Amino acid sequence: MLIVVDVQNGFVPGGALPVARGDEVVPVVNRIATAFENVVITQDWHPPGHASFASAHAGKKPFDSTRLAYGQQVLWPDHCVQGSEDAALHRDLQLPQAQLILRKGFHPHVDSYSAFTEADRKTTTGLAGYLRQRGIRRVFVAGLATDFCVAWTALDARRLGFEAHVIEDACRAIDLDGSLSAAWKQMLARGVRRIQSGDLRIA
Ligand code: VGL
Ligand code: ZN
Repeated sequence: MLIVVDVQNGFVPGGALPVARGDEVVPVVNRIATAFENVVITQDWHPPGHASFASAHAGKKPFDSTRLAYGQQVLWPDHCVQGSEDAALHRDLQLPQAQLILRKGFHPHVDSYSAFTEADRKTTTGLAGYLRQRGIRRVFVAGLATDFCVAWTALDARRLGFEAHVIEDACRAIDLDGSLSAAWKQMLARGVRRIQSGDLRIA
């Protein structure tokens, strides 16, 4: 199973929370997806005024952090608001075989970087059940951003008992205060495999 994380207008140059060279993942994802029978796409999907937006907190700026009910939360520019162009999937993404588009981050007071479990670490998206009920035990993760939604998804996959591979060259990072190296350190410590798209057998 390939999980294509948040390849949305909001996370590429020109978007509200642009990841440097985020658009470069699109052709890589299109190519590797042909090697998978099962593809799931995730979409960051926030209501206006979402708790992860700096604009929702007096005196806070984007990339500050704050304490929410469930713990520390990085605050972001308003991004990927439900139904907006910023939240739409990148127009060049070609994944007609994808069987599920999973939206996350729609609870007003809870963020969700991970495709499996929201940031309160309690609320589930249902993805683990979806995979288990289809007999899928191994996930490959690609998309944006390596150090946030990709890493949290891969770490949760491990925690929930799946084999997890992150396809490094099919991802780009935000890299906020060393977050990229911290994310890789954590992922490798928990048994996430770091691979390149060239390691996949593609017909
Ligand atoms: C993401 C920050 C906020 C991501 C989503 O897709 O990595 N990062 N929302
Ligand atoms: Zn978000």
